[in-house]
Amino acid sequence: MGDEIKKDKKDIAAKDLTTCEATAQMLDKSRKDGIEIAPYRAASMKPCPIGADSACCKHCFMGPCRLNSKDPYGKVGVCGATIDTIMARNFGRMVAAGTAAHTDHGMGMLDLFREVVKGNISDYRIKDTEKLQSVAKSIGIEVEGRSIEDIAMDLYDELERTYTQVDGEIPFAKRVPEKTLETWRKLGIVPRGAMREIMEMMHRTAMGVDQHYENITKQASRTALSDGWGGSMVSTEISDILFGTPSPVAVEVNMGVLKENQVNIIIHGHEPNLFESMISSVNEPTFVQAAKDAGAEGINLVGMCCSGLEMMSRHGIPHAGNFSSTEAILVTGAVDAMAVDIQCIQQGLSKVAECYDTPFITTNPRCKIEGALHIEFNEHDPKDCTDEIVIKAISRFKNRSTPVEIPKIVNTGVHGFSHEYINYMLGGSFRASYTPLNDNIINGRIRGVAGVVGCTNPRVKQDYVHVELVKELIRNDVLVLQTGCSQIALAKAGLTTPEAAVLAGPGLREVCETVGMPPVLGLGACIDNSRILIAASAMVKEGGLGESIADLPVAGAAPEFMSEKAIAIGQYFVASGVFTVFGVTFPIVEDTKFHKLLFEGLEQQGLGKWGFTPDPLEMARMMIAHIDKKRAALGIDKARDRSLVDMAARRELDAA
Ligand code: NFS
Ligand code: SF4
Repeated sequence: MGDEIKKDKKDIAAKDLTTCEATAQMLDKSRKDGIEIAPYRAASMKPCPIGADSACCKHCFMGPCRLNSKDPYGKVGVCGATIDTIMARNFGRMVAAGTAAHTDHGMGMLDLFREVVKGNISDYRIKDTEKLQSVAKSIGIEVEGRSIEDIAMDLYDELERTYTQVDGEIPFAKRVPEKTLETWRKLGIVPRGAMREIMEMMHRTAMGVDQHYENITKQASRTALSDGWGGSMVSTEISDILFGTPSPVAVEVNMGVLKENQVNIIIHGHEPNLFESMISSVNEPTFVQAAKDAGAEGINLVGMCCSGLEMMSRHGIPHAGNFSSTEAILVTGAVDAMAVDIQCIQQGLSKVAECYDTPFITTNPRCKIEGALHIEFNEHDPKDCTDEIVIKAISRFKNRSTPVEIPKIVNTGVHGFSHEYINYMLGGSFRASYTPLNDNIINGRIRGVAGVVGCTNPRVKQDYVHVELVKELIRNDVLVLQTGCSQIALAKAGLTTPEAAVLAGPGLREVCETVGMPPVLGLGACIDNSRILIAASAMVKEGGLGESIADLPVAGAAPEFMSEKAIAIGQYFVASGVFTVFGVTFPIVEDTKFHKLLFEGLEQQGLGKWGFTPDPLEMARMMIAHIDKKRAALGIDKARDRSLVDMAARRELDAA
């Protein structure tokens, strides 16, 4: 355990709350300024122990019912619901909520795409026609000799089914490795449309419906898969088509990307369209001039959280920090406007912004916050909103009344490794393929691949678990793929540079140095976890590493998760065949049937399984043990022993 934050809030030093120095500096300042932000609120809010174990139910008003997690089978709810039913229902609803978030976001991107294709929106256009064609082809749409518009309209019609289809399989089921799909079909968990799955999940978890934890878990898998291979994947693919597929770019990360003498605007949220229009607004010559007239050297646009990750990957826009730094950054006094759209926007931001006189602007009809200024973003006229944000920011700069203190820390790293680029990077433009990756796994230079993703959570020391876990993984020759707030944690720790290869084990280091890549590859926002699924499918299709995703020497982790979205992602990785370990806490009572199902039973059904530990080194050990187990099953464990001996022998030779 060790790093769980339990002390009384008065004794807590900022460096015990975060390993991010810039955030620590702002935590200290916030106390001097008398402002309370999330890590301190966390210290004074003891989590409810029954809720933390998911041992309570409020699905009807014969309750709410609380069971005893120390004696889970000692009691049932008023309706007779057992601990397993209650936990499985709660879990299913978390999956439904997370899936709803990703799929609503994805459907928004698809709405935008349709309007662009129909010519009803002119501020955006199809930027990546190559990607449009390859996505269309991947689901069986004819592309030869057809116009971009025709292909795009067919693609829209097809992908709409991801959300609305009442029966049949979602379009991207076609991308799932055959053996994995076969397992899903056998279990009856191939998703229809996300709306249907979410609806059924909510229905089945209502009072008096599905009261068998195994059956509830099946629907949880089906719902989660409608996110990973559905809503999220559509969102990534459509965003790439509209705004460009990322390729590696050097980007600055950390609070030092704020500029004292510039108008600083932060966009924090999840949908790329608001941010894309912001880029165009801040570059308007009239605004640049207005900023200069106000005494600024220019306008500085930076991102936070997930849309920030998309923008850094696609355009090299600087990124100011992850989830646990969003309130802290306002304490700099240097933020002239913070505009948000949806998801992971803490309500506390509104009050902190008010204290520092920063305009805090909501833009999406789905997300209004008391005390925030709402300027609605409309895709048909996007610049109405984004221009207004710039005007507000310039005016705040001109009248800056609070002293400015910006932590002088900037970390430069390389980000933007899409599946397409990994393919190209490894194989070259003429023979783009995953062959070199698979070969290096088979010959043992790379032991396996880990996806390390997800949030930061003020219940644990910010970034600490992410960074220690990833260091341990790469030291053991595990190549790490990253998304979300985790990617920013590692960027701040300097691990997203090719030079970080020196921290890797000899095999991984050799591969990284040959290709010139970092040992930690940033793939983008949480929605882009779909890129990891596509990479995993490509590894299976390439051959030599088994027939299903469950055969691959891979593992996943969300070491500091906090969001229901993370639970949905965890469940779609598990259902896709991946061993997935969560940190912080796990909302379930141990030694129960439902626990056994998630942590063992699903693997026996041919899927992946869950794991849990708050300790980063133990987490690494669990993931590596799983990777080694898969290597042994594939019969490639011997190769690795040889290759490591080779490396050691070679070093001795070099030294001699
Ligand atoms: Ni992901 Fe993005 Fe961060 Fe967690 Fe929130 S920003 S979608 S949920 S906190 S990684
Ligand atoms: Fe209690 Fe059952 Fe109602 Fe849940 S559904 S609150 S367990 S009576």
